[in-house]
Amino acid sequence: MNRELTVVDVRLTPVLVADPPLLNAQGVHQPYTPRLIVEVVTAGGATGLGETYGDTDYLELARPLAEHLVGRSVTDVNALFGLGLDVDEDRVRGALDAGGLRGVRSADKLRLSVLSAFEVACLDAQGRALGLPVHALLGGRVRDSVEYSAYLFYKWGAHPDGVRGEPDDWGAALDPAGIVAQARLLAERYGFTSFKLKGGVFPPEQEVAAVHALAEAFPGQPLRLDPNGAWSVPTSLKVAAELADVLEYLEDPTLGTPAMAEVAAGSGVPLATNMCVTTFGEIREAFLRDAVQVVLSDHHYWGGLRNTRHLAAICAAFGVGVSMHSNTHLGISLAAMTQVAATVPNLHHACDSHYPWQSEDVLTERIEFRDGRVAVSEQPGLGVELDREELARLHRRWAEDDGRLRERDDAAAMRVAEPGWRTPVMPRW
Ligand code: GKR
Ligand code: MG
Repeated sequence: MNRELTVVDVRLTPVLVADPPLLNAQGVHQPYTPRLIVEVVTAGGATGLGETYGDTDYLELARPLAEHLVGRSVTDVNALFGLGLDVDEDRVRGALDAGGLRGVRSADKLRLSVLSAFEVACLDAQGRALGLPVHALLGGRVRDSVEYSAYLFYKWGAHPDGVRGEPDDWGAALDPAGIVAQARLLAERYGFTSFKLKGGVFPPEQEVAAVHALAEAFPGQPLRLDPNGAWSVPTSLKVAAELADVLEYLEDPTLGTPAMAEVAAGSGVPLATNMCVTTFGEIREAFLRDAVQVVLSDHHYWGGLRNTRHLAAICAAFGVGVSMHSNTHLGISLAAMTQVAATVPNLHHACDSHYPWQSEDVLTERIEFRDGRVAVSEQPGLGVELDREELARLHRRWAEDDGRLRERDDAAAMRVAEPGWRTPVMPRW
């Protein structure tokens, strides 16, 4: 073994990152969201970076994993996945990720979400040590930039009164005109040419009207609508019929593979998912029933960049499209998404990213979108550098929090404004 590649230290830094009041089917984003930054340091002096969810369950798994990693090589990535990581199966079984926005929660998915940050950090460290970009370690890029879509959200102009939070300059967007204005701003600032609206917030007819307004404002440009499973099969079919001419795809209109299969069979609109196919075990039924036409991969819960490529290969074999899902994330994850997306030949849809909504980052330089695309870095590793002062500042915010913001809970954040709010029973409409 090359001793230079031996891990001598692993640093875990939980942070709280400012987040605007973005609305979804569960409630609203908290003013700060937890993320975990992983640093893997080698004997040769390379430091690899990774990022994942920062809620307590993830942190608790990351700590023993960090200890296991010391003394191993950063090239020993397969063995990482074999390390015994104890998850209390009973505690996670039946629970839902982020209130259901990422499908069913399982011990395995939790493990993979943590392992992915270590895998990315190991690949980054390898790349830095060898002077190679991460995409080269994955077999090389097939494109030199990756397209992202504008991720539109219904949102309030500010977090509710009395809630500590950072101001944002996006303004409120609560109706079709507000959504079109937000889309124009995102297009102007970042050059996005395709648009996804996060739905499941208002009754479907209002969201249909917003998509029609987008179609009028951006004729011929790809549009998507994602209510996170808030609709019944009949509602999904009705919306699909009304938007058939303007949608690139409809994302998770309804919950579960059988219901998605019914909608897919009854409408001509392709269905995408980051809710009913979120693990390798869920693929078989969904693909055999033709329930989904596009899978939105996410290297965090699919278990890293190499698993993302495995998923893409399976999708290719079944003629199912691939795109990329996102949750609130920082630049380390955007760099990782871009490196792996660059290597996937069958990625033909613009990827999702929340990054434009994050005014804070732990990088010395923010990653830029030009013409809606992120250039694939040729720098060693992920090609990004940590801003230690900013990391320390965002960590202090986490350390000083009384614990309430350390778990993402969009329903709890909603209750601040609407005390009677309960997570809606799905399907809501
Ligand atoms: O950020 O509110 C949000 C989204 O709703 C997110 O949590 C979803 O998981 O973006 C995701 C999606 O596409 O379903
Ligand atoms: Mg989705």
